[in-house]
Amino acid sequence: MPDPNPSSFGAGPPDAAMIAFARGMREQFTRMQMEHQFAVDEVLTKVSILRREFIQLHQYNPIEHVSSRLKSPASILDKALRRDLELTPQAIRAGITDIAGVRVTCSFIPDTYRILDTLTSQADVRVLTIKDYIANPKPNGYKSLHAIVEIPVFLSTGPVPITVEVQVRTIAMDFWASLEHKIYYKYEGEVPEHLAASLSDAAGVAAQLDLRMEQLHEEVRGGRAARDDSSTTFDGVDEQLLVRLWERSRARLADAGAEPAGADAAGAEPAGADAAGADGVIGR
Ligand code: 0O2
Repeated sequence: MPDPNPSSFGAGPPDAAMIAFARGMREQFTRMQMEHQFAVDEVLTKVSILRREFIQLHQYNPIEHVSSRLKSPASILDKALRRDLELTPQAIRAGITDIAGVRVTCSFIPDTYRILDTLTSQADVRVLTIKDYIANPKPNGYKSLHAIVEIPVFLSTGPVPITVEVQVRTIAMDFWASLEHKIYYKYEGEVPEHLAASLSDAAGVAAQLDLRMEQLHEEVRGGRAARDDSSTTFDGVDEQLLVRLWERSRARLADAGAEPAGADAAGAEPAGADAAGADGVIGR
C-alpha cells in the first residue's frame, strides 16, 4: 500500500500526494477484494459439491443454506485501525482473517461437525484455526463452529493462498446469532442486563430445540433407512430392466461357478423374474 503518512494530510483540498495515496489504496483493495471473492467462490463450490454428494448418495441434505460475504474496504480499514495494524497489504491480510466469510447453516448439530470435518480435511484446504463454540459456547450463549482456512486461488500469475473464515451452525444457532447481532449493534455493545439475560435464556431454548429436532430426525430416519434398505429400484432403471440385469448377471456368474454379489445362497428367484423373462430374451 502507498505511504499512509503523506505530509499534506489534513484540512483543505487533496493534494497530489493524497490523490496518489488514495489511488494506490483503491488498487490494492480492488485486488484484495477480487482474490477474496475467488476464494469465497472456491469454498462455495466445495460446499455445493458436498451437499449434492450427500443428496445423491445418502438421500439426505445436511445443509439448509449457505451464505457468503466480503468485508467492505471501509470495515477492513476500520478493523485495521482498531487493531493498530500497519496499512500494508501483508499486514492487513495476516491480521484480518475474515475478509472473506462463508456461513453454512445445517439442519442438526452432528451435520455441523460432519461438514466442517469434510471440508477441512480436503487436500487443498489448510486449517489455520478452529474454534468450537458449540462445545464451548461464548458467555453470552453464542454457538457456532469457526474455522479460519487458507485455500489456493489460481491466478494467471500462479496460486495465491487466501484466508477464508467459515462458520458452521444449526438453524437455531443462526436464528439466535442474527438477533443477538442486531441487539448488540443497536446498543453498541452495551446490551442492557435484562436483554442479555433474556438472550442467554433464549440460547438455552435454542439448544433444547436442536436436541429435540435431532432426536425426532433420528427416529424418523431410523425407520426410513430400514425401508430404503429393501428397495431395489434406482433412477431410470425400472424393475423389469433390473430383473433382466439380475438374470444375466446370475447366468454369467453361474457359468463361472460363482454367486452374484448379494445373492442368497439358496438362490431364491427374484421377484417378478417370470414376467421379465416372458419374452425369452434375457441378456439382450
Ligand atoms: P461481523 O460483523 O459478523 O464480521 P476476529 O474478529 O475474527 O478476528 P474474534 O472475534 O476472536 O476475532 O473471532 P471469533 O470469535 O471467531 O468471531 C468471529 C465472528 O464470529 C464475528 O465476526 C461474528 O460474525 C461471529 N461472532 C463471534 N462472536 C459472536 C457473538 O457473540 N454473537 C454473534 N452474533 N456473532 C458472533 P465480527 O468481525 O465480530 O463481526
